[in-house]
Amino acid sequence: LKLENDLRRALEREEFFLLYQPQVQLATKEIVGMEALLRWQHPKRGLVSPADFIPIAEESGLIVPIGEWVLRTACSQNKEWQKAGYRPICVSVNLSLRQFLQPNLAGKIGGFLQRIGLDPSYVDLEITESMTMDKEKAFEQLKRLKELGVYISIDDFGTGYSSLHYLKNMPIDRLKIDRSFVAEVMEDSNNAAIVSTITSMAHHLKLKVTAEGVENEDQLQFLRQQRCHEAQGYFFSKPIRAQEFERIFLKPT
Ligand code: G
Ligand code: G
Ligand code: MN
Ligand code: NA
Repeated sequence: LKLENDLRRALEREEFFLLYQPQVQLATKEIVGMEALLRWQHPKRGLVSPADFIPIAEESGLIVPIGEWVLRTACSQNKEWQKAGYRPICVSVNLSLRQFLQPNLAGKIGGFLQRIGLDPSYVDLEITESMTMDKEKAFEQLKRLKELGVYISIDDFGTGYSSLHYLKNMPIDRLKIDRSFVAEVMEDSNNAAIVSTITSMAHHLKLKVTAEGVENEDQLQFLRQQRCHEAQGYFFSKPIRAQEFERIFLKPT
């Protein structure tokens, strides 16, 4: 309860900030995207992990204003970098269930993107499999978001509640293979089979596929062999501050 009260004031006290982690296109080795990851600098507790406060934010409803802040901040940053003349990349933002189920989500995002002048094709929304449990609602929401022109990714793919039926029918663009499969891909032949099968399935379904949690060259080699499109992980970079991301990863057009 104490943490919830602190969370309530965290926005106005400007205690949140974003880190960015690069997404690399394997065929070209180019940085084509970045995932925005939320951090909370608590005045007494120090850095609090989203794993610890997102569930509280979700339950209390605070996730809606916090999620809007994340989306606005990440998209504004992306637009600023485009204006500065860097080669455009896509920004991925994690949505929580409550945010995803908001009736006017697409309208709100569309209005905001229009105001800042960011093309929706440079925005990727990450949802998880479990958010599509209510199939009809999820389908309608995804359809509106796709009409807006943003990109939709399924995060932590393979760990949640999914069915091949929904993969066939939901308007989505990309699967992000959960890092638990990628982590042991060289040691565990079951994981190798899973990564290989998800990648192959993505190709057949004309979906893009991104591997998460890539930590070494061997994993990268394996993913290249499988023709995985993109990768993300500590091998390239941990999530870092915007200034650092700009300095290390952004290239002029
Ligand atoms: O960055 P880290 O590995 O600590 O993230 C832990 C979890 O928090 C991940 O599952 C990640 O998807 C989630 N997360 C990070 N940033 C956000 C955010 O802005 N919104 C939501 N809903 N989840 C986030
Ligand atoms: O659930 P989601 O995929 O959004 O979580 C992303 C989080 O995973 C990031 O916030 C980051 O902290 C963590 N992460 C990113 N790359 C790696 C990696 O290579 N290894 C591990 N163990 N964690 C990673
Ligand atoms: Mn994610
Ligand atoms: Na993930």
